[in-house]
Amino acid sequence: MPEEMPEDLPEGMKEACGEILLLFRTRQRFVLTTHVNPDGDGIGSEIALASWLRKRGKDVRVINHSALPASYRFLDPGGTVAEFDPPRDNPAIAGADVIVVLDTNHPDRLQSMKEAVLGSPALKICIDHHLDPEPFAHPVLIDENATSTGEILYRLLFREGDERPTAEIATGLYCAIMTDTGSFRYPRTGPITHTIVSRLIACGADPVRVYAEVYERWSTGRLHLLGEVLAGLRTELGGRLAHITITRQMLSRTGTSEEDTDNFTTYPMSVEGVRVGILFLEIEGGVKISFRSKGVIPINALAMEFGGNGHMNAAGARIDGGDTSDVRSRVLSAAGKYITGEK
Ligand SMILES: [Mn+2]
Repeated sequence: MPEEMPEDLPEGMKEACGEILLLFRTRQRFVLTTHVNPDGDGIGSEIALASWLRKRGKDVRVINHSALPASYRFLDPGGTVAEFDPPRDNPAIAGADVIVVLDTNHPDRLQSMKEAVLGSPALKICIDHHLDPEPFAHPVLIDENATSTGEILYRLLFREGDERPTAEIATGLYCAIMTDTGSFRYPRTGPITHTIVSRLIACGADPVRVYAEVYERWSTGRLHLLGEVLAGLRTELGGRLAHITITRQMLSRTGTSEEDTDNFTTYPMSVEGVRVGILFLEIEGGVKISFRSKGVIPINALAMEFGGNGHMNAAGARIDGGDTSDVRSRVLSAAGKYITGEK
């Protein structure tokens, strides 16, 4: 008898689950992809789904705009995750039966792969947990209340309760959930998350190893970068808003790159009394902004003012052109009303 599944998906999503599982069973050639600068959720979900499909004899290609970040190489000892190479990969994308887009619902975030994916006659499936999806895929499985795409995938693939994840799948999904919950402490981390994680550990995910692989591989340059960034941390509005800025010069001085700034938003958020944390990252031709908030401050509304999107407590935006300090003043003055308006 299948055991009880408290983590079963909401009623409204069961139809999409059925459609997706049917396609997984009946189609043969799959391409999996995720967003630019993929995180542990994107990569972990790709690895888990690729492994699950291959176990069923499917042809699976995993192709991303970005190269596989060093922190997630441990998930992929077989080298299955490829960086998009148009002459090599366009035929696979055009000839796929199904393209599964994981952890984003905006084709723009596929960057260089967008055109090939949208132009392919393949069916497109989107499995994700972000708000405001663009209608480019069908069927879609989007649960914005889920902590991560990894959690949704677990609930999709193992909802029947009659199959256990392999160690490889469990490790991919564990990494996805661990990274997207900030190691099980962000909002939306609940009993269901821990139920799933408990099963993943029972099936071979190793929490000590996954944490060490993802978070304990800092270069000295990255630590020096963090030191410089933290020295520039500023607070506003009586300490309720904290922000940090990462310039191109800081990156070049410390021999680091954008990838090394992953999770730096943790630090402004750890200031006592802070309600909103903002990270400004100078990128080629613009500024990338990461927004975080606590409680019922809808920081995605602030992100949207600057063309971005996200969740209530975590959002992002990218501003093309413009001087970083101008962008920063504009964002900081717009941020005030979200904090002062808070109950
Ligand atoms: Mn995610």
